[in-house]
Amino acid sequence: MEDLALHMWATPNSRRVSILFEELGLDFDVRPVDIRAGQQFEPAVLALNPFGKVPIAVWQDQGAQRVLPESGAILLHFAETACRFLPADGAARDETLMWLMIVLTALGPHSSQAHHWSELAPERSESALAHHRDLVKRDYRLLDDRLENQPYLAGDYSIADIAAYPWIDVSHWTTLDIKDFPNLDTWHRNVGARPAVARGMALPVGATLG
Ligand SMILES: N[C@@H](CCC(=O)N[C@@H](CS)C(=O)NCC(=O)O)C(=O)O
Repeated sequence: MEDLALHMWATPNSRRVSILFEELGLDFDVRPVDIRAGQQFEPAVLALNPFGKVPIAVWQDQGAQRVLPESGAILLHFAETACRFLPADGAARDETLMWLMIVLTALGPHSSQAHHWSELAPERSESALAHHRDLVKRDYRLLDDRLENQPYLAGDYSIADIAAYPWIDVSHWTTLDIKDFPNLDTWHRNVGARPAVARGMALPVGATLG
């Protein structure tokens, strides 16, 4: 694998991937795509991902270009390729995939919708915000209970933790207080103390969601 590039912005879904690449010690170029400025709809980005969303990983494989959008697909590809952060087989692999799917299909989308109604929507809707905040609360409770007697979501530190971390880091977007979920709060501090996580969360350098 050569010439690895990550098209990303200062967003939780993007930072899942920059964290994994930092954890794996990969040499990669960051290609900033400012989604608040609409750069995800520029032809060069749409040519890589017709959905117009980041993250997108691009690399060379035996002379051919490989392009992979979708944070979950990218995490699975690179964890499997490196044989790290995802058990190879058995119950441990199933369990890791199960928690990864909860994070990909519930925590991320629910938090994103709560953010829409707490900060981004041009009009206020208390019922829409309450609905999405309740969905996130249920996700947080599940994770908090899970973390009561173990340090990570599925056995060892894995891509399930990596996928969850950037969304928990912006818990304030949901208007929930992370301190009300003490096990999740502890997990957040422990995962955030990993140097690779701090490096991944700082990318793209100087980018903000504005
Ligand atoms: N399921 C996708 C979601 C990606 C996604 O929603 N990315 C956001 C940033 S976090 C984006 O590109 N938004 C711009 C847009 O939708 O126009 C993934 O996990 O990669």
